Amino acid sequence: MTKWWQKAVVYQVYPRSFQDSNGDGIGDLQGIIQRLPYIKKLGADVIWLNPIYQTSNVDGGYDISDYQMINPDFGTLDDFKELLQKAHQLGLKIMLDLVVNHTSSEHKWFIESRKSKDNPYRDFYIWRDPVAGHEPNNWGSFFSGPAWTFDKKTGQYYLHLFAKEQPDLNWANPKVRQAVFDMMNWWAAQGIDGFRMDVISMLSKPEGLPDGPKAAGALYGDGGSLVANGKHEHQYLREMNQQVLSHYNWITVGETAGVTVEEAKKYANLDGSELNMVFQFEHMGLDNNPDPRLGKWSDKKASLHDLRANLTKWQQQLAGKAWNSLYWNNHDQPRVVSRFGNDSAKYRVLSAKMLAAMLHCMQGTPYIYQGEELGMTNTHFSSLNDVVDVEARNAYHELVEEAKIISGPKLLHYFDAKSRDNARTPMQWTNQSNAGFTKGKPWMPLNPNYLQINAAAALADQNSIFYFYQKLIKLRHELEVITDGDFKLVENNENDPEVFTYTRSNQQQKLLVICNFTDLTLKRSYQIDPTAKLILQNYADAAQTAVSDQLRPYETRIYLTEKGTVND
Ligand code: TEU
Ligand code: CA
Repeated sequence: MTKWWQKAVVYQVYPRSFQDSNGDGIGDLQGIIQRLPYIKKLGADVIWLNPIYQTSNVDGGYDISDYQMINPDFGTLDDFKELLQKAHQLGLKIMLDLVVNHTSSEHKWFIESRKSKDNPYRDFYIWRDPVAGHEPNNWGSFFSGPAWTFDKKTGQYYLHLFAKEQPDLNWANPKVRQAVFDMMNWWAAQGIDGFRMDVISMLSKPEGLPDGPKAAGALYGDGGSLVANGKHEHQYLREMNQQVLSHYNWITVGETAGVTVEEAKKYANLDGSELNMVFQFEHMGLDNNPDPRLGKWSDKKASLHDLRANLTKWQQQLAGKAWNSLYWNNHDQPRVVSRFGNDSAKYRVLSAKMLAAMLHCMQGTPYIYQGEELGMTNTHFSSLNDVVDVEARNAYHELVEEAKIISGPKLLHYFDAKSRDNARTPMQWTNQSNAGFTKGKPWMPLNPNYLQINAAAALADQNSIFYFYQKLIKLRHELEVITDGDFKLVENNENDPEVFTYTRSNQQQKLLVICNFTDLTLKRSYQIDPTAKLILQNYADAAQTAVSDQLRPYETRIYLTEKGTVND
């Protein structure tokens, strides 16, 4: 039986960069309220809001100092209630971000915890004695430097997988779990419709916190690989499910860094025992640097071969067992049209549509990140001064200044390709001052291409990327096969270096999706049913029924066959 969230499309809003309503240069809840009709027009069903809570703002709100307070930059709890009510009136649901692997170091639990070894909150976090005057193990933080910070007051180190201002909660402590579940139930009482769960795969830390594997020449060991999918992980999520999730008709998605297909079958099992779906990361790692010390910092292009193999594996292996999400973009990833497409003036629109079609015809729940529907592109960093994000800034200090394994200009060039700031430039609404994002000074510089790429221009052009996404969402709502059809590559496609072609089929319908991943004109011929209808394409004059054997640069076509009208 299909669940509502299996047919839904989610639109992700990064509140700080979406719409400012009061001229302070920072996006806010009233700004989102103003833009609800825009999201409704696109056709999305759910809005996921990145963290809107009180924060020290070291990591874009992922360092929460009070889970039940709204960030005053964004508004008040009353503003949030108004947003929820107005969204619901339009038939839009609201999903919040749950960040409970860690808190801010300014959270009252941590302020208490660090006071003394016998404080009732001491065991809310993970404290260890120094070992031979050093950190308790070799783990590096995801944001550079060691994953441990020494706290003089009590002479111990605390663990933080991310920035030192983000101490990890101790999920082995039942009081921590209860406090989190109570908080979630409080938000449920406010009427929200679900949670996206930040690094939820890393709650259960390995017994004894052993050293992690260390790449040659690296400064730190990799704790992340030991922490992902830990021993008690599924027990914690099952508890959460029993105490919270099972009581509501929510949408839930786990951000499961390090998840494998086998693990995803537990997190997102269709039996509903844990979460609805996962965000898997394998396709986001295909363009990592071959040098493990540099990790994501790279300008490598993923090959179609690797991308297709990965997406196909997830399509086929979760089918009928667990549910996946579908995404190209989020607030941590560079812009997809720059990454897997072609952001030149000539091909930006064509390639953005091709990528949209490729993803949106697969099985899973699609997520659209703000501006993706406009084909917003990566930005440019000419010096470290332009770089806002903590991950990139820390990486620069560690890799360029301390370890000296890469030059500054080279790393800045990699930031152009991969920095999280690429996703966080303000939303481009118009070609007017500050792209209509703010009447004040934007908290982060706009991408100068807002003069050409903006929502007003997209809405005025029937051939825009916006309307292409709108059509894809409509197709998902109308065609059962997109939700439940079997996924198959067409014959021999697994070896095609340039074109990705797959089918989705159920008893009644069959969909054929053709995507030219290159800027070349290619020859391909496919077996097309004579009754197949071309239902979407990105060239105005694509062949109506029989497939011509020519594929133009970034051409995509979607054909639908209604079975029962033919014998097949
Ligand atoms: O990201 C978790 C995560 O796995 C990151 O390491 C992510 O891969 C990285 O940012 C990409 O470069 C989540 C949030 O989405 C991110 O914004 C937060 O900074 C992080 O958790 C800590 O809360
Ligand atoms: Ca504001």
